[in-house]
Amino acid sequence: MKKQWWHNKVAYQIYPKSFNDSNDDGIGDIPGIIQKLDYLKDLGIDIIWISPFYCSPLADQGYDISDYYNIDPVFGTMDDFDDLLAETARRDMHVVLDLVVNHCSDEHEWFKKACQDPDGRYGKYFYIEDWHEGEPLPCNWRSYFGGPVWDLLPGHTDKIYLHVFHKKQPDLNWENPEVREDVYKMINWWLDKGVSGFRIDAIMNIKKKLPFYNMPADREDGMCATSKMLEEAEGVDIFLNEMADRTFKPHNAFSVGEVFNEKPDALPSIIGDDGYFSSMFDFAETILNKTDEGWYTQQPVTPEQYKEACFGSQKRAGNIGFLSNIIENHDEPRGVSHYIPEGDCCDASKKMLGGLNYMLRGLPFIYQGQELGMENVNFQDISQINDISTLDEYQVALDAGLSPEKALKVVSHFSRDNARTPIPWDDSENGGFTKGTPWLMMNPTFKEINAASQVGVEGSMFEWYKELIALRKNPAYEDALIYGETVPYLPEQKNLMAYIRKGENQKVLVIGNFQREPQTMVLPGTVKSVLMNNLDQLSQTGDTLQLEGYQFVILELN
Ligand code: TEU
Ligand code: CA
Repeated sequence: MKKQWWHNKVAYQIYPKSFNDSNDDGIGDIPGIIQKLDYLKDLGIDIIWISPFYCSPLADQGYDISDYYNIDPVFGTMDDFDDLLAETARRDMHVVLDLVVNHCSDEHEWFKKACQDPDGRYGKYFYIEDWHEGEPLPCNWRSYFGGPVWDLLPGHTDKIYLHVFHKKQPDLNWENPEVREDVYKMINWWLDKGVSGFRIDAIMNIKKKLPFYNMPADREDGMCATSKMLEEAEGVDIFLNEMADRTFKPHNAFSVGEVFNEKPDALPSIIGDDGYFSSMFDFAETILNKTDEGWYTQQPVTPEQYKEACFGSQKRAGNIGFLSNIIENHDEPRGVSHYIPEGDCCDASKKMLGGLNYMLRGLPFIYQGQELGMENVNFQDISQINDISTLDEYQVALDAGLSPEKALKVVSHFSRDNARTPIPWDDSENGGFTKGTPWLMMNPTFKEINAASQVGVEGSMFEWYKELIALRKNPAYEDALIYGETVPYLPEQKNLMAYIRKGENQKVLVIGNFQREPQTMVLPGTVKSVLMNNLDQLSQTGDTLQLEGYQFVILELN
């Protein structure tokens, strides 16, 4: 594996709508991000990935872009963005943007022109088909947000267009070389401006299996998940190699793919030395226990499942390249509420989960608020939820016969809005996020869980993450913690997640007791030093450790 400039860096995801509101309209914005750069720098962050802030009707919170070359006024201006670039550069930080090119917004001028003249140039930018009332649709694929992927083309009664996400997110037709050229031009425009790279949204969806065809239904609605079709589609790598050669590679840019459903053995072509992306997210943990039926049948993740998924990914990536490791993002519930068994979420267990994830091989990402130990919201009413995907899953649960109370409980557990509530900066009104009305409710825990009560406070979650980051970035441990292999240790021992990061000249043992009960563990060798410990003490007798419930330690071995 070739060494890369970003290998020893750490990254942080900003969801701009909920990060920090500078003008009190209730919506986070770019000047608000600039105000918090020192906070991020203090934490130790090098790379910030910012979810979309381009012009957008916000049907899917900015993942529906109506102008790729401009900033939506609610988020600020291009001058604000230029300031952000200057202010990050001054602090030796990098900005990574969100690249959303599987689809655009139905309010993008390309789509408007396609509606005006479906047979013209821009009609070919989308998937538009003839269709008459009463006829079957071209295929029975279900959109990710529910319902068929087809809708009537606005202004027409005999034409339909394809959208694998929301109907306000028409899919771009990547088979058309003109679409690809326009996308590359736009990517290069931002790279030339000074951004360091991109997180690439929903990218495996750009290659459809054509011609359109029906697949076996996986629910009573007679439809089949679009993701099933992707398993059959061949050739996405041809588009993505072309994109990388024309954009990222000449700029030596960083790219991290939101890759689901990759083919087995595809990893070298994705994140290998000549891969089309620098890195891709490891979603093995986030997809645990997901079902075809929907959230209402999804079971909680056990510590054993979590461990197996992490170790599986570490093994798959091996020496091929770096995965990007997360416990949550803006599409997931809060990691501490999702992976820690119900009732056990506390400072020790949160620190353990963060530590176990952070010391894995790969590029660690923190999602905003994770460093404060933010938890799920526990929504009390469906009206508190804004997210389209959650509202769809709520309906799916009701249709399956669940009572409204049960359905709410289910979606409350998995809702994307859990991670999208505004960041509490202090314990004042609205957590100091805004003096206006926040666009989404604050997490009711904000009086206790907020930045002001943690920054500089010994033992806080923030200081814990700061310490994890400092350790990972300490050049003295680069051999083990950046480039060392991940060797699972005692993987059969139940609810113990331990692994050795094995460098050429250095061995670091990471241990988490993933349960409320204490347990003992035999050491593989002698301990040189205790690098981190989430509790005050560590008790050892001979070669055996007596770990407290949710104890987490990092040990340098001789
Ligand atoms: O997500 C892509 C994706 O695969 C989603 O279906 C994800 O599984 C879903 O959010 C779970 O509810 C990306 C973005 O991260 C997401 O926020 C967008 O909504 C989506 O693309 C469309 O752009
Ligand atoms: Ca604002």
